[in-house]
Amino acid sequence: MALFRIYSFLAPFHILVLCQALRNYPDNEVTLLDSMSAPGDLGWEAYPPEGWEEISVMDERNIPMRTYQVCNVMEANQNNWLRTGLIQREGAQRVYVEIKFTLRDCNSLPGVPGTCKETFNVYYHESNNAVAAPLRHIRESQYVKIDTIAADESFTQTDVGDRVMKLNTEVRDISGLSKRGLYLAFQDLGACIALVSLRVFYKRCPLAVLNLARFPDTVTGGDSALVEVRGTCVEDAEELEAPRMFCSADGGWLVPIGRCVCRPGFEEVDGHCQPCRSGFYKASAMDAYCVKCPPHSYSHQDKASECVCERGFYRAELDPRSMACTRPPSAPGNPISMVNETAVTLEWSPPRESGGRGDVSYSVHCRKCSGEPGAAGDSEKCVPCGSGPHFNPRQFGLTHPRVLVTELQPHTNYTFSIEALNGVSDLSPSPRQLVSVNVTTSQTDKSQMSVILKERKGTDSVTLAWQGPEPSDGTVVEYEVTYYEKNQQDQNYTVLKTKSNSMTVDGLKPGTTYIFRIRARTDGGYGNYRGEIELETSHEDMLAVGDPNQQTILAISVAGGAVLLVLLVACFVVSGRRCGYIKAKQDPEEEKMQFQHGRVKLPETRTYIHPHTYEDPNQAVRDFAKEIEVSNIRIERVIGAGEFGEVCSGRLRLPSKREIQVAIKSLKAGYSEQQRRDFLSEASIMGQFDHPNIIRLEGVVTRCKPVMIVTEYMENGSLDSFLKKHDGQFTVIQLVGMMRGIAAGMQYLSEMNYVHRDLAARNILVNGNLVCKVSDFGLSRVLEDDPEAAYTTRGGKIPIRWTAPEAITYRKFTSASDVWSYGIVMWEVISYGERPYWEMSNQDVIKAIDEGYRLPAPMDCPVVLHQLMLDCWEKNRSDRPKFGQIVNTLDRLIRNPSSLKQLANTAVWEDPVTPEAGASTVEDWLDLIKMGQYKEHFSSAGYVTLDSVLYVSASELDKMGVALAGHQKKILSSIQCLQTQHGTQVQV
Ligand code: ACK
Repeated sequence: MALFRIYSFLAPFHILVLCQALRNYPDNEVTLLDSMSAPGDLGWEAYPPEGWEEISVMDERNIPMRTYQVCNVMEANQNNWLRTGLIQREGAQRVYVEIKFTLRDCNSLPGVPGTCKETFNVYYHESNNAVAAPLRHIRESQYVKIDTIAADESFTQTDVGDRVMKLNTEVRDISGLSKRGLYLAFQDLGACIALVSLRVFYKRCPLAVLNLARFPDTVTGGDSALVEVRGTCVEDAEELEAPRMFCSADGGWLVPIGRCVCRPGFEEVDGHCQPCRSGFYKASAMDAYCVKCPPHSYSHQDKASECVCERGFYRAELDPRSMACTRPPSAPGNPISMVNETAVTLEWSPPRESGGRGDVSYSVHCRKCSGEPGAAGDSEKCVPCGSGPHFNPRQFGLTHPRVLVTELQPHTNYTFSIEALNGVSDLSPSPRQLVSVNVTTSQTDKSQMSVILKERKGTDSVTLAWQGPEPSDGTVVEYEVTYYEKNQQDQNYTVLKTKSNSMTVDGLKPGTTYIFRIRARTDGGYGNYRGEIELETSHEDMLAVGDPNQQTILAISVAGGAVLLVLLVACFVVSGRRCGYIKAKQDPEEEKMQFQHGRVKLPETRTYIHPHTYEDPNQAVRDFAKEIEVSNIRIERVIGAGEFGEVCSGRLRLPSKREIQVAIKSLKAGYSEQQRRDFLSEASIMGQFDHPNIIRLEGVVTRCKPVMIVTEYMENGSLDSFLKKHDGQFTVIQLVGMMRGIAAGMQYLSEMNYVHRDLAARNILVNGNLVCKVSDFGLSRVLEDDPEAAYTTRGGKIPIRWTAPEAITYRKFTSASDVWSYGIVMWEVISYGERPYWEMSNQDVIKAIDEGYRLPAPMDCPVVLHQLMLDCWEKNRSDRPKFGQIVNTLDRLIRNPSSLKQLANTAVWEDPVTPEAGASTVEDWLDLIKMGQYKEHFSSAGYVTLDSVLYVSASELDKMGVALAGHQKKILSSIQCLQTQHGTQVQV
């Protein structure tokens, strides 16, 4: 009996190669057993004794290496078992078994009988016991077969007689493990095998830090499910939205959701939060960076969340922390009085020093004096005037340096002291600075004009009616009604505009006093505000018992020569609802704004403010975009062309001296004022948004040329070209993660009442972590910029393929029409940037949609995703899902990836315009299916006619060098289309 032993082939040279190859394991694999690094004998159990044998060989460091070998090829009926000890699974539900072995092919062994085998079997057995029943009692039924293993390569002999060892590596996985550990068993039925190494490992997603959240080492799931992992914020960061990621079965992290932000006093540097240096601060976690203390304030210590005011300077309670510290104003100047019998008009000039604030107001204190004015000693006695005189518009809190005082006593001396105040006057301990005017009245004058107002009490709305100015004063363009809540300290005021002579103001609080003012804008410009009216809305409970038509009559003094006369004020009941603020609508016909001290204050529930709401668009830019010093920007390279000029990438130096990478859009020379405004409108829109899936505005450069808009840099550029470049390279979960990001950004925009109107993959940017962000917010963009936009019959320019039918037909753009576009973006994502409706003309698209046609599912599209697209393309816009629902649906799919397994169709687009129709050569065909890069591969493999490619298989594609799975799928499914076409032709 010739017994072949093969360990003699394991020469030191070969072992060296083996060791180097074997010991470099990837980061995300945790080894449970590695026979190569066992310190002593492996001690596995073999049965029968003449079967598997443990044989030591030396590796390159002269360290013994264990192998198991068997080679009983000359005898029939072999059944040799080898079993490992218990391999603890350490919590892993899925383990991988990597076997490296050599196997001699039977033909190379002289004289072996036909029973010689070239395979062996591998089994496992789950167990909680470290001691297993002896192998001689082995029952195969207790063991689960993993596979029958054959060699890819077998032993051969070279010409020089030296034997060359071919090492085979096979990896199998076992999932659904639940017991303490498992035994592996190898069954030989008569082959010549050397088991060189056995490694058992599981995969984990290694610790990762993303979006300032730390995700721990995580063992992958048991089957192909994703494991959802909650991240914890890194030190000094706090949660903005619960950070989550998914650990995939192959040990990669997918779909980052949510994020942490550095808490006040800290800023993000390379994935961690670093304290603001002294002299800098960060007031809110939502601010991206530490910024320099505003003027007249300082921070001596690190980590400042606000800066302290210098001595003599103050910050009012509602002042933003970014505002300079301010001080009370100086006294008003040059007071003058114009006495008209028992009335006096007082005027003065604003204080020389406003204290750095825009909220200067005036108070007038009145004293009535007897005796000689200005007399020394006690001969002039002054006492407060009391409630006798009437001040118009009011005595305290005047915003203009002018007041009319009526109902004074005739022939009386009065002293009026005028004081200028601002938001920090009450905080300063210094005495107030006043100017005084002495006046003496004469006869009583009866010519004062009064206007009768009729008022009907309501709870939350007021209707105002008025008469316009004399036609000689110009044609009225619009009226502006301003109102605010009387007893509100910060005097937020709302501006409404209308073209008519009356207006219903609703959304008011019941039982609250409001001040209303009205002015006209004629073609000669704005007139003055006149006739300030104070009105109190009814209490809800009064209304329940009172007569809603009850009218009271009151008299209000109006300065003579008023541009507008308020004639009738009536309050109507609309509802008992309380409104904290009034939402601005994007429709310029009905524009409302909220101001505070002349600066826009965003209400708590944020609402987008359309830049058209501003008379001065530059003010919108100032309100929403930070001015950046051009010296802090370094332009590095041009990355593209925008509507208004080049787009570059570069670096922005932050106030903390740190540099970040940015994208810079510039306005090319020779622009008109209108173009400048349109260009900057993008910044005043973008600056209002703060969401991880909306492109972030860093600031603008407007003080020097070229004018620039600086945004965060998105490493992977726009989504459509990114997808085309990486065709077929992402998992469906990664694609769904991208869609989820876009939907979350759109949900935020829709909640801000912002309608995008041009949502398309080309307007989404992708960063280095595959996070997608919505971009392109310019005002003119839909009309002018987008190359996809085409003129409709009604004159507007619209990106037809992405736009909902009601928006095309009657320009009804809403968040629901954005949802339609979102469905198209989903289709673009799944089809890796394919053009929606391919080469169909715009007219054909409109007609087809009207007739009920919808884009078919792209190749390999899960049924649930296509269904979601179809939901987005419901004809009736109220039947489409809201963005919030879309986000929830996608979250559910990500958590349960098996729901994505069922594909809508695997091969043929039912559309008559399949891309391969019309191709007559292999080159044309590859171009049409956007696989032109493989022309060479096909021609060198001999595929020169279209007929010849009909039977190309996956393995042939492999051989040609078409390695990417996604590309293979695309080509193979197109071949199926060709086969279908071919079949039809044959039948005809
Ligand atoms: O597809 P892209 O590389 O991505 O080419 C266009 C080009 O500029 C013109 O718009 C790229 N781009 C625009 N904004 C950014 C940004 N914030 N980060 C990176 N690339 C950008 C866009």
